[in-house]
Amino acid sequence: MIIKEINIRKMKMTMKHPFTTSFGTFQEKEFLLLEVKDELGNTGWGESVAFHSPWYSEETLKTNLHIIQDFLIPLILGKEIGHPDEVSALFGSIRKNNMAKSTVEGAIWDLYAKCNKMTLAEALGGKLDKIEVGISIGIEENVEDLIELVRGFVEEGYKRIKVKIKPGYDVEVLRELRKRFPDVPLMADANSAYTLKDINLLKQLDDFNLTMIEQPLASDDIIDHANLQNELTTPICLDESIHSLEDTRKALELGSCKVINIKIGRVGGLTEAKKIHDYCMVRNIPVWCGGMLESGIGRAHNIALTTLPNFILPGDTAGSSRYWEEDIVSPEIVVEEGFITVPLNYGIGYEPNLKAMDKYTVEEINYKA
Ligand code: OSB
Ligand code: MG
Repeated sequence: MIIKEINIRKMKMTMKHPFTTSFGTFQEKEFLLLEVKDELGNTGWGESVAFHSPWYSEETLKTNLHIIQDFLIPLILGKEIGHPDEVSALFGSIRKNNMAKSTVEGAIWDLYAKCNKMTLAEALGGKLDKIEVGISIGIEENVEDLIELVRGFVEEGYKRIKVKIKPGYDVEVLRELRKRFPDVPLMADANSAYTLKDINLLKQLDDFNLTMIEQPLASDDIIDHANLQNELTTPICLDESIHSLEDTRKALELGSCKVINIKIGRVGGLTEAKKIHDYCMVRNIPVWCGGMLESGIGRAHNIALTTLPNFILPGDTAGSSRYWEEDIVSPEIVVEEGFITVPLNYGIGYEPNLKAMDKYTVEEINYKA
């Protein structure tokens, strides 16, 4: 494949419901899409999962645009690429900026799968024809509202419920949820809202039979998490702390967690995500696919990744209608009885819905070799 053309779209979509975490509330979702074209006119799509503000990580929409335009595009435009695994080597001279790299690499994976008449899942080595889906629910001011939300999603068939917690919105909320839903697979995500000083409070979470607690401590920590894991029976899952296979190795060697949340953007792309998956699989460490409130393009990449065999736990890969009045892919992504059927069309398997996409496009930038 010779990369002949690259098209970037700055997007702005409004989420159906505001989504609140311990670090802030989202409703307007601004993000980037990137399309690559080869010499035969085949195309591939990628999505940047960086948010408008550096809350979740240091990357933002604007830093992604800067890194993609000024550094990554010059490294691939006009170049011949045999396999997407080569892209990480091409980007080797650029430190970090994983979400920016992943945007471009994801588009090249989609292109590669299409050129080779495979689904992206097949290109990655995934075997599942349907995947189990969980849902992540933001912080609600009123606990009764949260309970009604959970009830609705349980009835829809979601395979596990994740709720966000923060200091002052934790033990009592989880106690109420457990009382109402004694058997539902339930987990909590703190997005780094606690420190080891909260250890006595965090130990109380062991009473609720949670599948796991996600990223309780600092976003750059693995040492304190290891100390905490020693004191908890609930498995810790790391999200923010994991940016690479190396981070994974160190966290597992230290005993900082028992589960890994893999987000393609956070680890710099599908190639690294697959390496983390493989490393965890041989060590009996289950992984699952996290979400970043993506549009259908990013979500399609997540679905393909989740077909790998060690994605044992349901991911945050809810359907399009969870987030959007109208998604930008066709067909939209649907969850039926807690499963998404993996699409059989080549590449990411969902077509960009250009009519919808154009509606939410703020600006387009085109590069030709
Ligand atoms: O920590 O997993 C997270 C959303 C935004 C930023 C971080 C996170 C989340 C979610 C929602 O939990 C995932 C999704 O539904 O896409
Ligand atoms: Mg998380």
